[in-house]
Amino acid sequence: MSLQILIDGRFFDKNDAKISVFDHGLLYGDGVFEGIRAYSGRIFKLKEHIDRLYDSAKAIMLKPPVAKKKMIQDIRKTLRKNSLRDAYIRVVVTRGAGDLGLDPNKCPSASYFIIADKIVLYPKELYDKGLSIASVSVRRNIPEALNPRVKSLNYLNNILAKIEGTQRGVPEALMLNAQGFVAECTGDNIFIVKDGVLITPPSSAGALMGITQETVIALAEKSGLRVKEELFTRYCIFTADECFLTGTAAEVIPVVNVDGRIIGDGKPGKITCMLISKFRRLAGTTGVLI
Ligand code: PXG
Repeated sequence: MSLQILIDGRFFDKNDAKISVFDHGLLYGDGVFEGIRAYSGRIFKLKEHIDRLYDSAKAIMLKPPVAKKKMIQDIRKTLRKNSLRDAYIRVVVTRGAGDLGLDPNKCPSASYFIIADKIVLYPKELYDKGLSIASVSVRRNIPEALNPRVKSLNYLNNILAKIEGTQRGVPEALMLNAQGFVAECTGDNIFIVKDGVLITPPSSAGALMGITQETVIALAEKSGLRVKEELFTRYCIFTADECFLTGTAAEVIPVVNVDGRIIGDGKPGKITCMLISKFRRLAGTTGVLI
């Protein structure tokens, strides 16, 4: 059986899973989404992802066609249908089909779909040796335009940064905000460690409030570490003892080189490695049963 995709409550074979060319999610990026992971038969931080999805939708005045409870049931159903225990889950809510104008009021019904597939893991080498990243010229959207807290289907801002990073030969690009403060990477949040204190940009810097970021803050505080959410510049990264990124796909991943500057001693830091192992233990043992 080919992969089964759930669209508006019904399953379709992967090749037949289609949405209208008139869907405003496609025509205008008018919609919201989430990327969620399942580990060993449990869906990690499901409530947090669903809450963020519905908050993103509310912010753009999009009413998801189903309530949170039904969305959760449908996510679990999609995993069971595909016999997946370890998976990447993409949940998308679009404005639905309308006419060839911007007006969302011309889209009578929003649509949703759920894709659950095997997770493609980052190479183990990146976790052992650490990543090199580079800051790019594309700035993160200002919160007064499309607020980066909205996880919308319009990712062009980050895609442009990603393209620039790829051209520079790095797997992830660092994005600054309009004022030149560090915001986040294209699909990950960033942390630095200085003198034993963790520092990560506040969401007001112009970043998505990462669920992995929040999880790591809680794990660090539980281990007795101090965590500060404050603005910082590239200089603070260059002179930090450690640096790492967090995201649903990457989990916690060390960074050892930023814009050609070696971070710390050029190897994944002690606190980073401790948080990686704590995160893996938590992700492997908690979450909503499929
Ligand atoms: N910032 C941005 C801009 C993101 O898109 C994160 C931070 C991390 O957030 P979470 O809640 O996942 O800890 C994201 C993550 C992917 C992928 O396949 C990931 C994201 C979006 C699109 C693709 O790696 N979001």
